[in-house]
Amino acid sequence: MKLETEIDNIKQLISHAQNIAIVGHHNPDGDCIGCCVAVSAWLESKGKAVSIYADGDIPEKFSYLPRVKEFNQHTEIEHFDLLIVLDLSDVERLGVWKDLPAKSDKIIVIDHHVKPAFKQADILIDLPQYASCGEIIFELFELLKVKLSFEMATALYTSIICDTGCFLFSNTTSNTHRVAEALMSKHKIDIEGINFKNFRAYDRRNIPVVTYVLKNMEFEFGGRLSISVLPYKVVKKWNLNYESRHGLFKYATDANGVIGSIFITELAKGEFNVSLRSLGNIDVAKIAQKLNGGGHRNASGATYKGSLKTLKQILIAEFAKVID
Ligand SMILES: [Mn+2]
Repeated sequence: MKLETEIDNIKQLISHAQNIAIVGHHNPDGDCIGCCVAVSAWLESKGKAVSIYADGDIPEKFSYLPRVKEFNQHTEIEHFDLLIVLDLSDVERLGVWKDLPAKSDKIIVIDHHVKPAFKQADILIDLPQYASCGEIIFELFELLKVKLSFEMATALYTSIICDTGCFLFSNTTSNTHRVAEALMSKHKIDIEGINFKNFRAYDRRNIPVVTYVLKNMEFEFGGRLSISVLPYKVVKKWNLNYESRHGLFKYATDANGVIGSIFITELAKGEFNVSLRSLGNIDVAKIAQKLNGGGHRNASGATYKGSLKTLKQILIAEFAKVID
């Protein structure tokens, strides 16, 4: 549904709510965290009581956003007037916070994934043409004539750069740049510092893992598809969490000639996290859907239980249909 047509309904639900929960997806990323921080700062400025949730650790690099310390603190609250779900397409991705919809009188979902499935939503804004959920939130604030604080602008800029790979991915549009321009020109946000933390800084303790990934990458279809696997023994040996795995993807996706990539992490014996990336028209959201996952056309994910061999066969067969 469009933002403009729902704006009065959103206004009304918010004005009637005092005790509001905000939730993002599990393993929260920069887009999700930025949206939660910006929306929370706005609602608090309106005198609302706000609790923020996202299952999993908040990566250390986002500590420049002061509000990140407030995530997942209010575990005892039994009822909310309103739940605002951000950057989350599927109730499954609520993780440990899956009971929040049942605790809440009303639910607003704002998301940019392909076909969000959130049946309980009173208002569902799904705009997959937007590169980040933060870009939608910026336009929501524009429509509501919200005056952005430094913190809100920093949070929304974080959202935008994290989901566009700092304006490198094909989801980047002229509107993305318009929003970034507005955030940069009106607020003195620390562009260099934020970009460095998100796109340049790496943890040197991760060098052995990077080496492992580079040494073990496989290629199919004459180098057009790359496949990387982090087996459980590697995950365990280096105690890899979501944050330390996150930056490894670039080696799989950015080899010259690669237009599709598969990154498989065995999180427990026989349990796999699958990340898929692509360039151009190759729709990896559709491939992820075959494994009951989802995401965006050029970036998607799924989980899989079974044998690695079968998983690779399924994925290679799916890529064969679109890559050849
Ligand atoms: Mn997002």
